[in-house]
Amino acid sequence: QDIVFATNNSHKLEEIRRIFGGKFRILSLKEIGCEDDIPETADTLEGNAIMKARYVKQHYGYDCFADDTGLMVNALDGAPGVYSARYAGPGHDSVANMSLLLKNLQGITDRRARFVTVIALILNGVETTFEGQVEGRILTEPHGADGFGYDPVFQPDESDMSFAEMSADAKNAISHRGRATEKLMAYLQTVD
Ligand code: ITT
Repeated sequence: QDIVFATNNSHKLEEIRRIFGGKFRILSLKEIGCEDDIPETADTLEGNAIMKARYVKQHYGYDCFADDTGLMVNALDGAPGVYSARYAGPGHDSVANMSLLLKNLQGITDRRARFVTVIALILNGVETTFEGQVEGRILTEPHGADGFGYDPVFQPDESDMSFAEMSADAKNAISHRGRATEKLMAYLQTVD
């Protein structure tokens, strides 16, 4: 069975395809002819994930799932959170987002943070959400060249490396997205 992953982020697609197996084949938005800039204007991760999934279902007719992810930093009262993609402003890239984060945490000793992913699934007319989290800390400078987004500055509690220093499989085994995807896959095994 085909299921669409409603993301424009090629790194997310790669991570989730690596975890997925079995009877579902993951299609990208490109593969269904969608190059739209899908709106994500809700103020929660769950709201945005559902918004992206509903958009694809409504406009393209496919059963699908979408991922919305945020980095919540303790000392910044949970920022950048749901605004993680545009922390440094619209049109800014991950490097700018990371630089601003490091600047805002300069001299702050509480580096606690967590990544949260919410996946929203629309399948056979039913909407379901799945959440995954990982606790860790924000490093004082970027480490590693793999991964994407905030990976070079995030070190999960389970490791002494940043996500960007870990292999894709090692990141998936403990990450927010890996954990949410495991729940999604378990659910998919129960439906036919
Ligand atoms: P889609 O909405 O098309 O799925 P996006 O990149 O806009 O892709 P989000 O809205 O979920 O994704 O934005 C989350 C932000 O957090 C964005 O800046 C990402 O680069 C970053 N991010 C998401 N997952 C991450 C991960 O596993 N590691 C590091 N940074 C991540």
